[in-house]
Amino acid sequence: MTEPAIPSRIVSWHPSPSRPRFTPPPGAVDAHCHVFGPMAQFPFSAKAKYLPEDADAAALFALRDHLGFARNVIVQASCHGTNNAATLHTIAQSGGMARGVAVVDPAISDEELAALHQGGIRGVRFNFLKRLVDDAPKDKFLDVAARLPAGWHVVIYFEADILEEMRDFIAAIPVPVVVDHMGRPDVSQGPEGADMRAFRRLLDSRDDIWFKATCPDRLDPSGDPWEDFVTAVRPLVEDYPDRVLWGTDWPHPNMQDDPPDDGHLVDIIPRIAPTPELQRKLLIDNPMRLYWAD
Ligand code: 0GY
Repeated sequence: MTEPAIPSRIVSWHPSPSRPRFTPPPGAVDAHCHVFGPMAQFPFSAKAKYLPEDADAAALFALRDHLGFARNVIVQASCHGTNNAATLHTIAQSGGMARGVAVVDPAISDEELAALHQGGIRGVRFNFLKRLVDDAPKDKFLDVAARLPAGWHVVIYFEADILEEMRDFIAAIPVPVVVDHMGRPDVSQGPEGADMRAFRRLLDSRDDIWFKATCPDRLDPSGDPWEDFVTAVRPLVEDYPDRVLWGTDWPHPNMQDDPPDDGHLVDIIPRIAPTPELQRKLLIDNPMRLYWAD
């Protein structure tokens, strides 16, 4: 009898990212990245939809230094479910240079939320991608959003095809909202395309909706150097300079077929934020306001 197949662990990041040509300003924040495991210490969720290789705190900090960044915001990845131990461990290892966004069971107690705050968490993530999570109970998410510690925000991940059905839910969230990867627009439509216009309507509906100008590798099938992404996203960064964040998305969950070169990702920054002032807002002022206000 053959043994049941054990799913193999996947590597989704570039083995030797180049050093970027662009030098981030001192104090720059990589505001969207993850850690995986190490599995022996922080096992993955039984509900995980992918089984990644370990990508731990030491590897993240080595990449941070290689790319010329100072700080990280670690976003809890779906493979760890609602157990934020790996994220908290990484924050604890960072000497104050990392903060995080947790994924929580909506039934979490106020005491547990306070403990997450103590551990450096400043937001919760609501993930609506069916390929990553089984359920996304909007009513329960609103309940927990109403109980978040002071200064926290909600990070929300959805794809452009459900933006319209997300509008009422987003309008009801009682704290600032950060949209992962701009809600995954089709950037090949250009800056005036239907997806970008719909996303701008969302941004215009509240002045505390932020977005991450991230993941050209996910959003632009034309590939590196991601011209369509730059063309579509630069006007958004220029028009909403105080509400935009940037991050590597390392270790690039589920990008194992074509892992991006992180150095090239950094080199996209001056193409979407062409002035030093925009770069300072994108990489320092905005993430510091959201994650290091206290
Ligand atoms: C991202 C995007 C993805 C994965 C996750 O939590 C996750 O597993 O966020 C994805 O597969 O699109 O932001 O890393």
